[in-house]
Amino acid sequence: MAPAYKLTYFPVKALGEPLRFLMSYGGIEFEDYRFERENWPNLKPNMPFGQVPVLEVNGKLAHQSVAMARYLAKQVKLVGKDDWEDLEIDAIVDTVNDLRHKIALYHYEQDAAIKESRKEPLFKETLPYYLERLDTIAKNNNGHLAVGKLTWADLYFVALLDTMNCYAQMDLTGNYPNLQTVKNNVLSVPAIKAWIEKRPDTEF
Ligand code: GSH
Repeated sequence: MAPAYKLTYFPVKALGEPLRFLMSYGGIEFEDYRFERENWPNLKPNMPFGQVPVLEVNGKLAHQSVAMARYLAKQVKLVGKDDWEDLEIDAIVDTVNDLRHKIALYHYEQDAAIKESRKEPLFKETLPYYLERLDTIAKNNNGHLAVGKLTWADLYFVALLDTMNCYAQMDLTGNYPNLQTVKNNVLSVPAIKAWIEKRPDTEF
């Protein structure tokens, strides 16, 4: 029987990977449908808002990667113990996403002059600003990004790291020991380890 969960996404990690991490963590069997880029124009009209990732759960379509990640986090019990803890977790996830956006803005810029002008502010100001703060949070939370224990905020950050590193062409956690601890904590979860061993090898 086909699994009840099907993830449709480009053949990359990016916004699909936090969802794959969460399902793997919780032992949720899923079809990891990675379509070829040339098929996207055919698929796009069938997606709720013309974008992916899209998660099909028992025949129902869900969209918006953070909303889907939050849903899965509830399913696999990686949420907070009350609304305040959930707020703390959500704020980290949104912050990681803000960081991803800022790096992507640089990475995807086609105009070489504009890209060059974005380089110094990104690498000298934005990245240290975000990473120092996240590192301090990780230090104060025992190697986690929120509420002092493993939550979907940790999985979200680590799942997006490869993509952010690839966009920035550097190891974002390189100078940040507490963020490295967050990474190690997530990557040492047996189910995540098993997922990483079996997932397709992609650049980002
Ligand atoms: N806010 C959406 C989410 O988080 O799911 C953004 C989704 C998004 O930007 N998807 C991109 C996409 O579908 C791929 S990462 N691009 C193709 C298109 O827009 O035609």
